[in-house]
Amino acid sequence: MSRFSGSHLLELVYGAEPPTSTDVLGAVRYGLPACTEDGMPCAPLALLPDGGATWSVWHSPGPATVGQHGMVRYRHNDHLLLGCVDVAESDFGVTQGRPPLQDLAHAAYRDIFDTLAATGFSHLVRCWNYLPAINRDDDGLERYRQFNIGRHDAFIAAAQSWQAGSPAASALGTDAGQVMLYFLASHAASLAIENPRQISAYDYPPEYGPRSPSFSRACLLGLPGEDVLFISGTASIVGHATLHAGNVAEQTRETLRNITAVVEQANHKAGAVAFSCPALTYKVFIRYAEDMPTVAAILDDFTGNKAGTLYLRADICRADLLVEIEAFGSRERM
Ligand code: 3EB
Repeated sequence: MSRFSGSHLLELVYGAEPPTSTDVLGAVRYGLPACTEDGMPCAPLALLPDGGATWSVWHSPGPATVGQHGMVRYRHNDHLLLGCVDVAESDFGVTQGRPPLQDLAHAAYRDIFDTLAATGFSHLVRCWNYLPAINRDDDGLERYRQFNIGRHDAFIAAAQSWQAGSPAASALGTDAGQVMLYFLASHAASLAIENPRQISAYDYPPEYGPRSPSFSRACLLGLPGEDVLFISGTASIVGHATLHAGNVAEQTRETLRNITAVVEQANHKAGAVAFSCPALTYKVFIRYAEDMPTVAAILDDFTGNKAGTLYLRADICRADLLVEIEAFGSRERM
């Protein structure tokens, strides 16, 4: 497990215990059953291979200020704001034929953008989106696609770019519970990174839904003295097509080629900064729990058996995707 060194403005540590240190911007609990006893946001996904819970802890020098704006609960220090939204779909009815999840996504992102305006952390850098039954067709449209419509509309309503400059993101399906989103925002704009092997998600053709997803392949954020890199949920997609349907090993290898290409692109854009794949912290989402050993063996090879990777059972936002991998890294600026 990686440890907080205390020498960075932002570090990600996965820990078995809820954080107690004061140098914590905030933490998110990953595990089942969903538990909000400690007041921390909870991502209701099963940990692989054995269940339990892990805290995804964002270390950053404090003190943190706590607040709420609409549906958004947040904590911020001088540099970053970590916010979360936890909302039941039953709070939204069908309005003028729009499914509840579409309105929920719109309202959640409206509150997120309002929070950014109210706090001065005006740049959305990284979003995590967890939705129950993401691949289910409701009212003739897959729920992930319903979510994309509401999110996309909220970006436009708030005059935020849903194309170049949109945040890094991931979107995963849970088995139960509420919709849970969380995000990081900053004062300064980050640099959006795309993957030359992939069509930008915001340019996906309409066969993937009436509104394209609103995210960048990665965001590179400059903080005083260091750069941090958020790599979006990445899957076995080349161009806009899913490759290796039904083959989890090949999907994992293709995903890692995509991550390598994104890291190369980030290094190219950032000039002196050098991120390397083995040095990143990974979170891995696997559709079928029994595929975990196959995925882990390939990832271990890729990172040099790095400890501290988090594996979770989740639905991926295309029915033919079996695995999705995201990453985070920080580097001192030379
Ligand atoms: C993809 O590349 C896979 O809708 O926020 C990855 C990361 C994916 C983020 C999102 C979706 C999202 O299209 C799916």
